[in-house]
Amino acid sequence: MLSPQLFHKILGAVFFLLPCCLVLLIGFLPLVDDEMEEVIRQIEHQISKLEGVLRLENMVTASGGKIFATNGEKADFHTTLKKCEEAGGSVATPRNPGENFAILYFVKKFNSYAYLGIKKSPIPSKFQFLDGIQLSYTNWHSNEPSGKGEEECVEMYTDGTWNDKRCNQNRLIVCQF
Ligand code: MMA
Ligand code: CA
Repeated sequence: MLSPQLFHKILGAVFFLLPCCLVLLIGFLPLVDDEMEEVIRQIEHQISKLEGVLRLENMVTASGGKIFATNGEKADFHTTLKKCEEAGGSVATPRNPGENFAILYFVKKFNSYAYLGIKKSPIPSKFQFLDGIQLSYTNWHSNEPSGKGEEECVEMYTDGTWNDKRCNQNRLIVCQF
């Protein structure tokens, strides 16, 4: 058992050392912070180099902060969603002309239409993003959408325009990251 005297000594030492430790810790925090910032800077640099290689090889296209890519395979809409998610992304969803153009690159390269991340809305003859948000940009082909709700998915033609289409067709898998 600890004698009361020893207990008080230990308690005193702890209360004396604790502020010292805290002061030391706080003193070194900026250093740890600097090292962290340096590590983050290096990782960002490595990532931007890798992105440069992928762009040089035309394996990805980019617009704004988004990156688009394909594996060159075709699949129906449901499988496309799954494949893109498995890759850590989602199905290509153009939100502006720049993104539409970046997706179009692959549609032209593989000469194959691609499903987009747009689906029929519960509101008749309207379409929306997969998360339910309404479209703020569209690029429908003339006289589209034409399916009157029967065509629940949307594909991109080789001129970049959109067509509502049944979801069971084989289309180029284009994902966004
Ligand atoms: C197909 C089908 C439709 C599209 C029309 C355009 C005949 O149906 O792809 O989605 O709207 O062609 O002519
Ligand atoms: Ca249509």
